[in-house]
Amino acid sequence: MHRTRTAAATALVLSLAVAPLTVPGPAGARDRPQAGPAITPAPQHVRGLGGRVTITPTVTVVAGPNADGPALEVVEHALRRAGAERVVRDRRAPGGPGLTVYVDGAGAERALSDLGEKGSAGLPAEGYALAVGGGRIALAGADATGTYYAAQSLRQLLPHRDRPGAQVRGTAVRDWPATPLRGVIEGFYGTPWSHAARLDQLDFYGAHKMNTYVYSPKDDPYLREKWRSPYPADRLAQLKELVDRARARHVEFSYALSPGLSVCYGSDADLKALTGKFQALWDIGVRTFAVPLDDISYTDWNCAADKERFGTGGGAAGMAQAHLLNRVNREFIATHRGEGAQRLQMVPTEYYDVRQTPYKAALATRLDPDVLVEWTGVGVVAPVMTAAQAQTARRVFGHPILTWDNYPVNDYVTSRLLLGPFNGREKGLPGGLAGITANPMIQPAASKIALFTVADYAWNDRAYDPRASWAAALRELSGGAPRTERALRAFADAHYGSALNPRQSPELAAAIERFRDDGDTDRLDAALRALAGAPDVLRAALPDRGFVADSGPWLDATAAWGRTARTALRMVRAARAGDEETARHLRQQLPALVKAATSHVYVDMAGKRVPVLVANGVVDTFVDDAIAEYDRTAGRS
Ligand code: LTM
Repeated sequence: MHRTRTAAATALVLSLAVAPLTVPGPAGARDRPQAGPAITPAPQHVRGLGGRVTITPTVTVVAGPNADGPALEVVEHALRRAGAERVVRDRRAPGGPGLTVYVDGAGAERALSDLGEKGSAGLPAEGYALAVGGGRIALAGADATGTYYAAQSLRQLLPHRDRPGAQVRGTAVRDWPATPLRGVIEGFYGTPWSHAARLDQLDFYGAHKMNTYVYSPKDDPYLREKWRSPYPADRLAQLKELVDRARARHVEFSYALSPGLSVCYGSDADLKALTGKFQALWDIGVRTFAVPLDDISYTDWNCAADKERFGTGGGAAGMAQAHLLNRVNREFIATHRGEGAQRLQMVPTEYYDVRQTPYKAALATRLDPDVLVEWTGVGVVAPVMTAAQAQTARRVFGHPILTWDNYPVNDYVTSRLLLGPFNGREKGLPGGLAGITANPMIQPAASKIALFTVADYAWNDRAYDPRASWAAALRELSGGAPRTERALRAFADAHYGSALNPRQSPELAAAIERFRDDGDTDRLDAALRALAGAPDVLRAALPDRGFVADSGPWLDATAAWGRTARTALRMVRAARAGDEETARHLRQQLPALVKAATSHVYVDMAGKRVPVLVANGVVDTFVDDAIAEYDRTAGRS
């Protein structure tokens, strides 16, 4: 872990010198709220059909014989929220003036065709067609997940109203994902997410067309130190609840067991322990399994028998790991294939580069070809990721690549929240991958800003714009209230910087820069007031209460830094205006204010108190500079 944290920290520092592929632009036209409803992730094709469809008091849902149950629930719930008083299911359209919604089956295909739209034929997996027009709505998926995603898009097109009569603009969508697997790997060090937070996350993934959740918290002892031990009944029951929720949201729950701290790769008993634990998870419904072998030593064996059998060095480690994984693949995954087992996933010990090494060569040649290899990019926290790098990884590892993208994970900088968008990932990358999984922050709800943007990129990288996606995430999380949205934006801007977003607090930094140029204190004060006031607004009004709970110390620190910076600004203004007494008075307040602003701590799972950072390098520098200016002009330095 120490080695990892050091590597990640080094990557972060290095990244500050590397220009990202997509540089965040200044707040601009693309950041402005869009008129009308927007579908996120951005669809591949969407066009207006002209005309409008009315939400009538009674809406009939005509479902195909195999229409997806969760999709129907989403559709019916969305219709009620749009003002329908009665939503009834029927086998065919009743005729008459009421709105009919077709979900899959011949009815949906016919309705699409009547509207001049193509049906589900020819769509890639998880794709869908959706049309609103001609007095009806039709949804057709390439498969059940596609239909569920059509329902999610419809949910976003429909308004929220408490009575019938809403008009919905005629729209046609034809959509599919850019890469097969899209989601989140709970793979960080530190306090694992709570059960309630995981359930909430699964809802969020389904709503954002993410289909993968990898359960791999580093500090769940049953996954690493005690990997051989069976789960107590209550833990297993919770896992089952997660698996069931995931299924209901079309999210594949992947169970990742990390035996590398103590496993003997050649041992029959350890193979049995591993597959026995997988079987217990299989029995509660898990169908995807992973064996992460990151952050372990491969120069030290855990048993003498491995040394004797495989030898020493990276090549021997690759051989030993391939031996164990192939046995898991052949003796567990293959034997469960007929009942739905998915491809085995693994994390190699060398997961952070594309250098040709004996270890990677051994994996490439010996590991069963259908095993997915996870890779973090070039660097543990890769500032940029390109299609060419992924192609090289595919060749060097000799296996399909699933990215383990270490963003927005903050276990190596627990003083920070990372609230900027997914950035520096090249367009065209997802198409060459088996998928994209993002490692989130220790704070689950606060991770949603970044995860929203990950979902957006992974679904449609060609249309992806980090700043626009970030703005859309803030809009959604604010629940549509402009004041809350402005507060969330000020807060997220103060926690924006990372290896992927090298410019910290771009909006606040731009406001300070402008003040340096034009000396307009009123305008900068407005920005600082927004910063100082954001925490109170968020505490009062942010719909996601988990976000508020996650961000507690950072909210306190943000308010305190906002107050401190405003005091510093008032001091500068007074000094520049020759009001020495006021300036001196404010100068005297600043040390205590800075002390208070730096006093807020995050307490980690070991009880360590970590002072939290806010707009670091921006707001603190502004205060320092203001003090320096005052002290210099007052002849004190
Ligand atoms: O990235 C991988 C494969 N492993 C670990 C993660 O568990 C950890 O969260 C990140 C960030 O610190 N770094 C790692 O090396």
